[in-house]
Amino acid sequence: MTVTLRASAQVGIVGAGPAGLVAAAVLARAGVDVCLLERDSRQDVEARARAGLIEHRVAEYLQDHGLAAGLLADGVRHGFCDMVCEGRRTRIDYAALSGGFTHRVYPQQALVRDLIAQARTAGCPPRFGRPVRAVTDTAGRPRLIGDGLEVVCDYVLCCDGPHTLAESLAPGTARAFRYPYDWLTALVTVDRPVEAVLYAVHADGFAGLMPRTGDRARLYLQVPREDRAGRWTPDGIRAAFRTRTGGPVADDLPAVGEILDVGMLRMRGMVRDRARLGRVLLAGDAAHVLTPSGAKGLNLAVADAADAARGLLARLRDRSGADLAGYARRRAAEAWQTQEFSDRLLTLLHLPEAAGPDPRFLLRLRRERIRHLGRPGPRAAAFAHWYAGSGRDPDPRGPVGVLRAEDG
Ligand code: RFL
Repeated sequence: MTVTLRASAQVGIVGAGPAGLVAAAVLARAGVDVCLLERDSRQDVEARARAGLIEHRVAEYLQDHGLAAGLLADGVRHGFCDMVCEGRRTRIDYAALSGGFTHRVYPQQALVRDLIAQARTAGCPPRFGRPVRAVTDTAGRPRLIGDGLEVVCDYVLCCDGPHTLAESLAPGTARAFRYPYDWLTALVTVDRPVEAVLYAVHADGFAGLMPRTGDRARLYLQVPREDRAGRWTPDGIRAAFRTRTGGPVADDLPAVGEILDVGMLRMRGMVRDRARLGRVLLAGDAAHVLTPSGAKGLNLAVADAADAARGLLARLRDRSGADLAGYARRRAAEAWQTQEFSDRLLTLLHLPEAAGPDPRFLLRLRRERIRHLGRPGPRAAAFAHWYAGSGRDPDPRGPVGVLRAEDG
């Protein structure tokens, strides 16, 4: 391949999703020479509607780094969620249970748009339509190889999602699990804003509704593994949602109108054992994949980026390697803690495969567990802190594993 453009950078970043953009903006604002290469067009990247719940600690971090103007202006605070089981709704006031920590509801595509603008202002405009084909020389000065392009870097940050190029550098280092069901996901219109996340446990399967902005919401339905979106009609989706959320509760919810797009989420979890390979670091979905339960994927991606940026800054600016040395250990620890939280929530929200023809025992058991999450006490406090992403561990003996104050 002929190289038409040779460049060098202190930090080369692959991928302009939330992880890559946060790292790029923070590093560039601190004066680091960053080169960010993105495979897709700017238009495509800015149009990806995915996550929407921003944890407290992530909002705080973005604010501390001057990256939260849009989020603070338009992100609506949410401090409670509802869980429905056997027709009963339990309100979990996680803001009260955690001592005041809340989410901001702000669509991922809006955050990405803001971060692209911030990276450009900081002197690091992402280069769109530039797929990286390989990362080489990880032990020396790593190189990003693209079509007619070679960038020699001091460090590389792979933020290129689950099919990361880093897989070829250390194959077989991912531990993954495929859940025995999938989720249908649909962006829908609603006749009034969804005031809280709703999770419904039902013998037919889980259903969920997540607030987005204005008249939009994201609806989820548990479906058989490898189910096809084409099998579901808009009426079928609305009817299943109504049945699973239970008559009286459904009457109280915003009415689901248009079904704007339907997709299938293959429910799986994955953590790579090594988030650092020599001078190449992994962040975000490149390092771990979470199911959407608990809304942690984007938040953990930002936490990784914050950790990587702190380590790289210490290394490049202050010549201290301590933070970078602990990167892989810290990221793996937090990824597993978050997987555990997400998995625990999934177990609560889904009946096991072997539930049998009479699931009433298991449903009643879940109602009991949900009741505990809604009532003040250590279980509820722990759930509330994790769910809101407070950045503070309610159990002083527990590992904190979150963005800390010194990140600011
Ligand atoms: P991203 O966002 O996938 O960005 C990776 C970027 O890398 C680019 N890329 C390359 N660029 C150059 N060269 C290459 N060889 C490249 N290969 C890939 C891609 O084009 C892309 O732009 O990863 P990142 O930054 O790690 O961010 C992760 C989050 O996007 C993800 O965890 C969340 O969206 C997950 N997720 C949710 N997370 C939450 O915290 N809360 C939620 O409510 C939530 N809802 C969701 C979700 C994910 C969903 N889908 C579709 C997977 C809802 C959905 C439907």
